[in-house]
Amino acid sequence: MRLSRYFLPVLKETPADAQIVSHRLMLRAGMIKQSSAGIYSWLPLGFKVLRKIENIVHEEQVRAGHIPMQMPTLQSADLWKESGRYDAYGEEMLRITDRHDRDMLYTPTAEELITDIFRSNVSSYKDLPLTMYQIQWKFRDEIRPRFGVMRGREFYMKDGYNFDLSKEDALHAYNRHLVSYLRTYERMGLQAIPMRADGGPIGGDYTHEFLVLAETGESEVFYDSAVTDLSFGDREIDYDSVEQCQGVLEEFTTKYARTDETHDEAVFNEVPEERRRTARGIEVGQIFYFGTKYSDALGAQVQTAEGEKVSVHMGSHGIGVSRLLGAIIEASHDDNGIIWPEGVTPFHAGIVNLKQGDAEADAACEALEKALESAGLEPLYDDRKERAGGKFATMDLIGLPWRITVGPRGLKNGVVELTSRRTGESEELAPEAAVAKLIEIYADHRVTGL
Ligand code: P5A
Repeated sequence: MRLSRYFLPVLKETPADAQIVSHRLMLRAGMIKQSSAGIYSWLPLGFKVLRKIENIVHEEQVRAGHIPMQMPTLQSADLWKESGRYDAYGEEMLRITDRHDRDMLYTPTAEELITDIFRSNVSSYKDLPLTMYQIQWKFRDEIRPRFGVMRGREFYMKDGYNFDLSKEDALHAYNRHLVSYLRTYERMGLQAIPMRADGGPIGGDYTHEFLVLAETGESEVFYDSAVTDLSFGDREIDYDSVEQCQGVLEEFTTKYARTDETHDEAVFNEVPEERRRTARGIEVGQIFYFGTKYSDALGAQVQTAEGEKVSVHMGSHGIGVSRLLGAIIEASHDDNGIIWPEGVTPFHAGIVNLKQGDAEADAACEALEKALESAGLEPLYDDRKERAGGKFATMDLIGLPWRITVGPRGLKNGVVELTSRRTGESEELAPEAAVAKLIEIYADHRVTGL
């Protein structure tokens, strides 16, 4: 992509109404524009990162054996009246009336809708287990939308739903989700800690939230500092293995880690004092086991091998896809701007031409652009006739992890400069060597999605 042809409306000024750094940087980097309170347009750069995150989520869900699908954003209120949540959900639900005076709503979550799909199509234990998910826009009329995409009214969520014959099977589905979430967040360069939480309007009392520690987080959390030493890493996991998934759950959830909703001072005090931490966190996901809450209410039953009819055991599992952009930026930035982890960066590398219009420099930049593209990488080539300082500032602000700087002086010696956004370190390399190095760096960070 050539920057001269792209749409990247960066702001020079710090927007006054943005209170936290991720919100400020997303506005300054031209990633989003507010359309009304808690509702945003995703400008090209923001949209690209959103898609990267979405694709990682897809890859990890499919890897865990979960089946992608899509449900509508607008639902009829009927199913919610049947489950009893239409009245219970409260003012966060955006209620709409259509021209026939039918009660509709903009989906805040989809337990009812998927349970209806299930009950219309599945009647035998032979079709279980089943986990389907979607990545879809949601709407919650939050009383205080704030911090940009962190607490939006319209937001993008991965929501998955498991249907199982027994509690035991449903808990395996729960554990499988926990494992897949650990992998998902780590691929985005994040440490998200599972913490015991509260079921809220979704229900159930067995639930974990995934929290990214950050001062600007909206949740108060209490944990044993030993949980921050855990990482899933690149270990292989068999998602069908009950033991393996259970083992990971135990490893990651045995030490004390709870949100304020479930915090228990007496239990917390059993943690050695020097390891007790109180902090703030950003909730980037939550998994629930709620048994037969929805299957009882909506009559989602299957026949067992013995011919008995039983309600299916269910859980639902969410990832805040759009909120993740904010969480990643909160966790990874400096005074000059965003620092994207390789896994989610909108472009793999920036190319800065120090002397636009110089035949040799232009040709070298174009050759680099071609070489990277033919290796399946996406460079952003700043081909504008601007001062070098301005070009560097833009690249730093938008946070591409690698920058190749091309100028007539280096080219005389056959080199370009490859700079890491994270460390600021540069090295001089032949252009082919810079391309080879980027190919190697990104070998572990390929995202294809569905
Ligand atoms: C699980 C999937 C649910 O809705 N039903 C389907 C369950 N869970 S949840 O915890 O309420 O939401 C899942 C994740 O969505 C993100 N999220 C938000 N992101 C941005 N703005 C909001 N207003 C918002 N509300 C929820 C969170 O990351 C949450 O963990």
